[in-house]
Parts: sequence; C-alpha cells; structure tokens
Amino acid sequence: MEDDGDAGRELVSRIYTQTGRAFLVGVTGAPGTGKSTLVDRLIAEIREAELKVGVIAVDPTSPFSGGAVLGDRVRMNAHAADAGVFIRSMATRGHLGGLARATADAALVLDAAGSDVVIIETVGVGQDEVDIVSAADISIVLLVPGAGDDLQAIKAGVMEIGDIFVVNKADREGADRVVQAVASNLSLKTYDASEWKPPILKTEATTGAGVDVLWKESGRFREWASEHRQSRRRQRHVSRLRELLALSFLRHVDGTLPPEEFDRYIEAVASRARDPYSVVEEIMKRIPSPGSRIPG
Ligand SMILES: Nc1nc2c(ncn2[C@@H]2O[C@H](COP(=O)(O)OP(=O)(O)O)[C@@H](O)[C@H]2O)c(=O)[nH]1
Ligand SMILES: [Mg+2]
Repeated sequence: MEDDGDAGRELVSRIYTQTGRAFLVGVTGAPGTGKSTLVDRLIAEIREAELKVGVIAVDPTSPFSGGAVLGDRVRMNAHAADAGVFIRSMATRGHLGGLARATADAALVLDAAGSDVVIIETVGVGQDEVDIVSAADISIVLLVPGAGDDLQAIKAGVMEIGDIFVVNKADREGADRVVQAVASNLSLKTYDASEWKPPILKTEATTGAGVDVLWKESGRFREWASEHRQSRRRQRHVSRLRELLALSFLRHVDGTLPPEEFDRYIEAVASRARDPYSVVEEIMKRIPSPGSRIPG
C-alpha cells in the first residue's frame, strides 16, 4: 500500500467491500504534546472493551517509528505482543500520490483485517497531516500548556478540524488557560442544537487520567455522527475520488506527452515567452482523450 504499486491498487479492489466497519480515529497535535503516550492509553482503553485496534503512526518522532527514547518503546512493546493490537509506523516522505492516500489505504487494510478501531497518529503541522486527520471519522486535537497557548491550535489550522480538543499534560501549570483559549475560540462560532460542539477535555497521558472520559466522548461523537448522518464520510469519498482522478489524469498526460515537449513548455513559461494558462489550454487540446468513452 505504501509503495503505491499496482499490487496495492489491486489489493484495495479486493478488500474494499469488506471495509467501512472500523471507527477511524485521528489524533493530531504538535510534536511532544503527548500523542503517542495518549494513543498508548487509548489502546488500553479499547482493549479493555475487548475491541481490536490498529494504529498507524505517521509521526517521524513517534516511538512506533523507532525515534523515541527507550522507555517509550518498551511501553509500546507491551501492546505489540497483544494479538488484538497492530501497530504500524509510516514514513512521512516518499509516498507517490501523497501521504494522505497511503494512510487511507493502510487504514483500509487494518479495517478489512478486522480492527474495530483504527487510530491514526500524525503531527498536526502540514496540510498533508490535516488532510489525514480530517479524513478520519473523528479528529482529536491535542494541545499542551506552555506552548504559545492560544496560538498553537489556530496557527496549525487544526481549530477547524477538531471534534474533540484535548489539553494534555494537565498536570502542568496553565492547563486551564489553554482550555479557556480554546473555549473562547470555539465561542466565535454559534452551534445550533443539532450541531456537535467540540468538548474540551483535560488529560494526563502519563498517568492515564482523563483518558476514559476521552474514549467515552469519542463514542458519544460516533453516535451523534451516525444519527445525524454526518456527511463527513461522503465528503471523504468525494475528495478521494477527485484526487485519484487528478492523479490518473496526470499519469495520462505524462504517458502521452513526450517529456522533451513538456520541457519546452516549461522553458516557455520560465522565460516568460508564454503564460501558464495558455500552455495548459494547449496541452489539454493536444493530448488524446484517455481510453474509451464512459458508457451511459
Ligand atoms: N508531564 C506530562 N508529560 C507528558 C504527558 N503526556 C506525555 N508526556 C511526556 O511528553 C513527552 C512527549 O510525549 P510523546 O507521547 O512522545 O509525544 P508526541 O510527540 O506527541 O507523540 C514524553 O516525555 C512524555 O512522557 C502528561 O500528561 N504530562
Ligand atoms: Mg508521537
């Protein structure tokens, strides 16, 4: 799946009808906010409910990907020995068709393999990461005290995607101020009765305090989403289909327009001899239509 080869595409075709069952949980936040520690606690919570869980970590500093101190890794290994837990780390680079695609496909595999819950841990910094988490069924956004408090969430553009906000490291000074900052940010928007107003929870991932409430609230969101027929899943399919179409179209262009001709267009634009719009228009006219007409 991560290689984006034909084998991966074929596998998706074969398993797709058996997916859509798992609860996709996105966990995002700046590096060091305690995502991995929290995920570890969530795993315990999920296992206690006798559910199977898969974890995809796309955080380069994650213990799952081997970038952490030994203590963290030992802790994770306890879960790794549990047959009901599958942990996979993914590199943030080198995915043809993008990180979001690779992550979504990996989640499909875990889903088809019988995971009841699939957790995707990612660093909430880039658009790629935000795309990943907003494609999940629920987005949990982590914040911590003493990290530029109110600004951190808004700056990363994650304020819009949070279904639940978690102020982790609640044992530290200033946690309530972060709660206040998030609350005042949320109050800029009005929520009508049928809308989900993201709760702001405090956790202490190192001790596990508050994680039970987080898991309960996640379940409450899941119920709310299914009752209100949230269009999020549909939106996800719209984005994926459009993304795949764009990708496939670009492949078609690459496959039919000789590279030296493409270079000539680039030269023309770079030297200001031509503008990019008219170049694209010309390319569109030149390339043969891809394959046969779609019937009906
Ligand atoms: N004081 C305190 N430290 C925490 C808490 N949660 C995590 N940490 C510590 O914060 C550091 C980063 O945690 P980690 O889970 O690797 O963060 P990630 O980069 O977001 O995955 C580690 O040293 C954790 O032990 C917490 O609730 N309180
Ligand atoms: Mg991590």
